[in-house]
Amino acid sequence: MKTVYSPRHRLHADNQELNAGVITPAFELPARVDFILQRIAAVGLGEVIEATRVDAVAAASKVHDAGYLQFMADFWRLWLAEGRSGPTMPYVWPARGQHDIRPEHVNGLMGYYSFDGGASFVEGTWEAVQSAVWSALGAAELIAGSERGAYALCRPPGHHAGSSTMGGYCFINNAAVAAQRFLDLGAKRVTILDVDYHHGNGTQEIFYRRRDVQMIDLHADTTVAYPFFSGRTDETGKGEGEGFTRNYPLPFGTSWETWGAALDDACRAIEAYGPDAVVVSLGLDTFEGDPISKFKLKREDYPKIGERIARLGRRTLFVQEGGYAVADIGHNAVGVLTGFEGRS
Ligand code: Q9C
Ligand code: ZN
Repeated sequence: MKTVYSPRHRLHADNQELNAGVITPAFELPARVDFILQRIAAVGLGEVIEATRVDAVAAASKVHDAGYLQFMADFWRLWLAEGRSGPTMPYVWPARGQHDIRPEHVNGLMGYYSFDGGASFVEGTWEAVQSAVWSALGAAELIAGSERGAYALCRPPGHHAGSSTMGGYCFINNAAVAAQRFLDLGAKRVTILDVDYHHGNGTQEIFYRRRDVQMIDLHADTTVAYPFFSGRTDETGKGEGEGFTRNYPLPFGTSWETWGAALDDACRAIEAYGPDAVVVSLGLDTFEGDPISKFKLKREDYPKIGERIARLGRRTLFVQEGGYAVADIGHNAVGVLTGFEGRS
């Protein structure tokens, strides 16, 4: 399987996140990509192609709000104009009882366009964010050609990014952009299968009222886990999209027995839908060693994920999302991909 990635992901580094009363260095690190690339080389997964620079904003504007994209493009200039240059963090959000009005000041804009303090900027963030879109589109193009599977090694990740909100390390929803690209290239139906530990709230929101994209998500039960405000089983889509969203909230401590059964059920729903392409939001934070998560998948479980997905018999684009056990992420990510190829 071919991998598409951009070394420009590195421009997004040394940023911070807000968690339960403390601001810490972000868990989402450039080294994640290094470990994955190392493992790709070690197992000879296939060619690694550097993503071509394309118009990321044009592609992203099909699934994101124009004002939101403009805010991210302008952000660093606005921040510098405020006399700031160090790390960024929103601190006020429009919650219930307030109004959906777009402020003018950068501090208000940050809150307006985010849902948490988990997507902070450094100078190179916007360039890195765009480069992740280049990777997603480049890998989608391989699938639209003759490849059965391809891997977009995107960083930063995307599945928490909604139509006009960043958060959870995510800015542009790479998987959503890729799914939309498949539709624009002639696919009638696309499934996004999100196997990241966290609910893909952004992806769900983007496609909630649509039937041309089926969104299926296995994740930690959001009654007790981040991102808390979506991911329940009664969220099934709205209007024309009713029935095309499906959530599998799973308890802390979930291991392969339960997780694999949920995946199997999810795959049956995909078979019933009959998509022309599947986009897998590939998070590896279900791993037992993950520092921020509470599932118990083991290294030997990851190839089984790939094998089950391969049995769908659909063109499949894997898009990198979370996974923070940095030294293990290579084995786990590439384990899924070699499992898909039937060679592990
Ligand atoms: N104590 C992705 O995996 N912090 N984002 C959670 C845990 C945010 C994860 C707090 C986690 C965001 C792409
Ligand atoms: Zn995650």
